[in-house]
Amino acid sequence: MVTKEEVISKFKEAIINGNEEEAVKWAKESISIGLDAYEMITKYGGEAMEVISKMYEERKIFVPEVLLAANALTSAIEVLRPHIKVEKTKVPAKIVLGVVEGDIHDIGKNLVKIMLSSAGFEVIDLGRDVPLQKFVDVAKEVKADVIGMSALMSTTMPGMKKVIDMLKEAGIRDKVAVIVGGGPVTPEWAQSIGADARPKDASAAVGITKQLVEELRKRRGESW
Ligand code: B12
Repeated sequence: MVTKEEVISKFKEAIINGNEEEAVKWAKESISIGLDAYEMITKYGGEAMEVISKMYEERKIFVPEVLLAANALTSAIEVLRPHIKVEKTKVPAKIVLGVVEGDIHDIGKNLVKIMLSSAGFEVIDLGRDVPLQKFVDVAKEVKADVIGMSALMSTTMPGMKKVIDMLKEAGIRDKVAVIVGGGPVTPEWAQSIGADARPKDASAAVGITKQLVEELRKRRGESW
């Protein structure tokens, strides 16, 4: 009989080693012994990625190993995903979501998508390395309620500000709420670029989105 601690430790080890098969195996095991699926991804998967990040910074590993670890986590997420518990919202809303131009880190964004769509929101996923103008064009086209942008690098973060400026130029900034997230994105920075919120993680994004959409509906009526 394996303990919860052993399962968690094996799960993290599998991700760090970039062993997809083992990561999937321990993800399945975690469910069968009653561990929380969301926590497995964000807490323990996140901790494994932090170890990877440190090893990468110390030049103990290189991009191919980071990629293997990312793939192992992604496959584990697929197994854990149906077991994530999210409260369904009664607030219908459309969210345009993507990773900003120049950035291909999409695990966090995919997690945000899982949480928002599981909560019942309609998510239009633009993918990663998304040209900035596309956020604005698609938001207009689908009459989005919220734009969600992800950036994992300090070099790609400024793209978020550009999108907000483009929304202003297009005269639609007040029609859509903007949430931002990703490793280097702090609440202070989010505020400084004029975003509406920086939920700390994918789970927090659900409640904040609901709140922003309710405020938005009151403010704009149904004038999209
Ligand atoms: C995995 C990884 C990769 C993988 C990505 C695979 C993939 N499909 O995503 C690969 C190997 C491709 C990669 C490539 C590179 N990477 Co990389 N990578 C990472 C690593 C180790 C983990 C990221 C991750 O997936 N974390 C797990 C997820 C779950 O966490 P998360 O994304 O932060 O998401 C959470 C929150 O932030 C939030 N969130 C995220 N997005 C959003 C959006 C919204 C709207 C909301 C509300 C919330 C939210 O919710 C999530 C949790 O619930 C990070 C290290 C780190 N500490 O982040 C480096 C890191 C981001 N990479 C880095 C670098 C330098 C690179 C490369 C330039 C390396 C190179 N020389 O080629 C390239 C860049 C390629 C590019 N153009 O984007 C640096 C960036 C440094 C910087 N300047 O800021 C980091 C920090 C590593 C380091 N310590 O140096 N990388």
